[in-house]
Amino acid sequence: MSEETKDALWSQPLSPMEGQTLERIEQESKEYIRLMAYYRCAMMEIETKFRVLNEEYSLEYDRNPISTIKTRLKRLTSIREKLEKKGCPLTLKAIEENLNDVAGIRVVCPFVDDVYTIAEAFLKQDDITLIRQKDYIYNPKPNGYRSLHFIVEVPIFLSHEKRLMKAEIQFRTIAMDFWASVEHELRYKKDFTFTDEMAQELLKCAEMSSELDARMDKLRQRLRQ
Ligand code: 0O2
Repeated sequence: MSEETKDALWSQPLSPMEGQTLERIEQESKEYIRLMAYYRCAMMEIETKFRVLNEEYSLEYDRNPISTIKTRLKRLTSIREKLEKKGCPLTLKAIEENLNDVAGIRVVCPFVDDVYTIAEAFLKQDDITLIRQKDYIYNPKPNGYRSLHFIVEVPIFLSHEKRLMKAEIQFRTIAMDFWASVEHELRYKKDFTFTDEMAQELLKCAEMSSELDARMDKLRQRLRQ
């Protein structure tokens, strides 16, 4: 496909035509399906890198610094919502240029130390480019949310080209993941808004989970002595 044809296709609005739903686009638009396949490849590349690191640590230190790795591809409805919020059109070009989290990888570790060890080892790899970092562990969000976020660019190698794809990686401990998953579940209940008292209660739970991480770290240090 020539660059001009590709550019024209990539800039075409993905808005549903008459009688066509977003689900139809998701299932039938060839170029959209192709772009999503590229994002899936990026997730596979990144997931493999973490699996390799986990394997290596397991050989060297007889323990796994990663408990679980989850991946998710953003659905078209969420993509549309996010582009609308940013005032961008729903085109493939706008998706690639404006969204960093179409491919999402979550790495869950037992200890806070593990989060930073794994994140650092990952960034040392010479095909990974860090685009942005947000450390909500060091600086938790006002609601208590904690996690380390990276936006990275990773190459995927196709038969005739190399493409750089963006992905969002969230690193958390098991305790942080528990809090974030439950908070997310509550927040996304339909027709539901937190009262101040509930938000305060959630913040207290986040502080408890932080305390739990700190106590577990201390226990681990005692075991190492
Ligand atoms: P989903 O469905 O989880 O993907 P940006 O992508 O930079 O434009 P933002 O909001 O500045 O958007 O990014 P940020 O703060 O790094 O947060 C991105 C993701 O972190 C969110 O994705 C959530 O997954 C998670 N997150 C951030 N804050 C919270 C929080 O308070 N509670 C929980 N449970 N998760 C949080 P999305 O797009 O919101 O949703």
